[in-house]
Amino acid sequence: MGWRSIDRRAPGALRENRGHAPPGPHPLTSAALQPTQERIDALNAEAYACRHEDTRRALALCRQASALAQSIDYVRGQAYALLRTALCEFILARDHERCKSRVQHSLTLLRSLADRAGEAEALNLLGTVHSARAEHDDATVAHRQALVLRQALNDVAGQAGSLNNLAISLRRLAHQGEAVDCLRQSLALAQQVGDVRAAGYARLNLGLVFLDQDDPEPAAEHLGQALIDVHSTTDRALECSVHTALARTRLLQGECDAAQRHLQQARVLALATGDIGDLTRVQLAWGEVEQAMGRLPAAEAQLRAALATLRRLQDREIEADTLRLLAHNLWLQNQAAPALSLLGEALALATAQAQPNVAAQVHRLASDIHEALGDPAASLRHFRAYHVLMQPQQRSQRETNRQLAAALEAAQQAERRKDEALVALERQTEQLRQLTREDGLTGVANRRWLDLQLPREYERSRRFGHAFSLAMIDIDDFKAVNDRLSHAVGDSVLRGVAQLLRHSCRGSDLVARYGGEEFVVLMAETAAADALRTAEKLRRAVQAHDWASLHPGLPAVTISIGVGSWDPAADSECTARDVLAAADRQLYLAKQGGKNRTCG
Ligand code: GH3
Ligand code: MG
Ligand code: MG
Repeated sequence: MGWRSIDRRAPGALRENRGHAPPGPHPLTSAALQPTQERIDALNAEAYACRHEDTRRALALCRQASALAQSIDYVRGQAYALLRTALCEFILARDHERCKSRVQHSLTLLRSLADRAGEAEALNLLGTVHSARAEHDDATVAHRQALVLRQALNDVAGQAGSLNNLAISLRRLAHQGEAVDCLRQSLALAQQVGDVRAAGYARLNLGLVFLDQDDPEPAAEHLGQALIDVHSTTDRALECSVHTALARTRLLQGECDAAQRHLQQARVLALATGDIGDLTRVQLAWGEVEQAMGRLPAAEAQLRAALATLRRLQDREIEADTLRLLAHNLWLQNQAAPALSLLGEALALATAQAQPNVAAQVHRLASDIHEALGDPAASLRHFRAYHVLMQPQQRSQRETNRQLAAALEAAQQAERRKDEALVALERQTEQLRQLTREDGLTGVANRRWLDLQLPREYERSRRFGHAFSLAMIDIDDFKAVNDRLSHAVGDSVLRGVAQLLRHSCRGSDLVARYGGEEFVVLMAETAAADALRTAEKLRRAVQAHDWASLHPGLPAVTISIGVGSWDPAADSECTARDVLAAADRQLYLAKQGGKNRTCG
């Protein structure tokens, strides 16, 4: 394969173009035994051509080329032999330090010869080696220099490769916005020269950067297209990565079945290519799916097995993120102490590997756990660290995140103003916390918070043998409000319904906006009959509200509700998602039955 994943956040991966440059200046022309320049060039070209299929043979060819070049003082031949040796050593994952010094030596020689194509190839490899050593600043410098050279040489395919690799380093430096820009340009150039495979990689990496930002819609769009692209190539490793990334996308969208189908395909492909690293990433994603479906012990088994393989392979790229997932899983099982100890390990690794985005997620989880343990000081410390690390990413995110960044900046200014600073900062931080948990429009919990709380609350109820219920609520004929009045009135109705829901149920219930005009109310320790009574209370409160006072001509707003419950005496296999699906089915029945009613 011409590309290698060097930066893989669990379980997907940005894949890097390791060596794009054309295979040296000359084709294999003769079998002459004389150490002519042509023969040396031919050996170097052949080494490049077979670098992936038979890397050891390629290394032997380089050694031969190098010896011959030295014997006739052929500097250019010497430079390419060095460069290709370094490339082969990198593919074989040998000593990166020695590899780097070889590339630097060849770079000096190629510059002295003013061989700009060679210089670009050397810079590309240098950037990739820096990336592998977690030297991301140096990597971006090298990739940018290669890009400039390839622009001057009008090497469009090369530019696409450099932009892809640059994006990988930018992402590692938590500059997601710039990474997206580079990948978009890479994609456009790949399309311009009709390089479907390069387009596929750009799309895969675009999808992964959007996944970093928990933004599944654009991720799904790019990955879906990548899957189409990849089918016209023979690159099964790429296809495997696309399926794994699609699985994570579907997971974010709450579609566990679709996620599993993608993982099944990814698994078959990883077995076919025999790439243990890819297989491990599939296993990790399986763990995430099991976790999302509430099968926590099964998730733990998958995650621990993946961790063991990563350690055996000494694959540090996603080890920290795996530890974080495992810690999350333990926390969902209310094992706070081991979870925190794993997070400590994850943080040390993420720091050593220069992975600010992973470190940020670790801090976020640690903050949640400390809060639940009643240690607000530790929680606040982790929460601040999270926001400081996330700062560069937030510039590229959507509106709510822009608000967050602005609030954070205000909080940082406050810190500088000594005396009142601490109080102000804590208030601001609390606001930030609210923003990350709250839906910006309605002020109730957002989907992210619901997704975090649902399995936790459910597991807690199960552990103590308490019943658990939830209501799924959908506003009736809401589209007509938008269409007949305006979107602004529609938004006011959403806020109004959210307020009514919040005030009509218990303080211990969690009201969340599920999406669009749908809400979910979590009712821990509540059996089906009580949940149905509460749901009816909610429905009547909305119906009885004086909606015309919100906007003249606004007809009475009504809601339909489906209730799902888990009874401790019943099915032990039932997961939180099953309860949600049951509520959704009941909601459908309520709509079918004529709306403005509760079913359960
Ligand atoms: P039903 O009774 O079957 O639920 O019909 P409906 O019109 O409520 O459902 P439908 O799913 O057809 O329409 C939902 C509408 O909600 C469409 C979408 O434009 C609107 N919507 C989703 N999010 C928002 C939002 O944030 N603000 C506003 N104003 N409208 C939104
Ligand atoms: Mg709806
Ligand atoms: Mg509706």
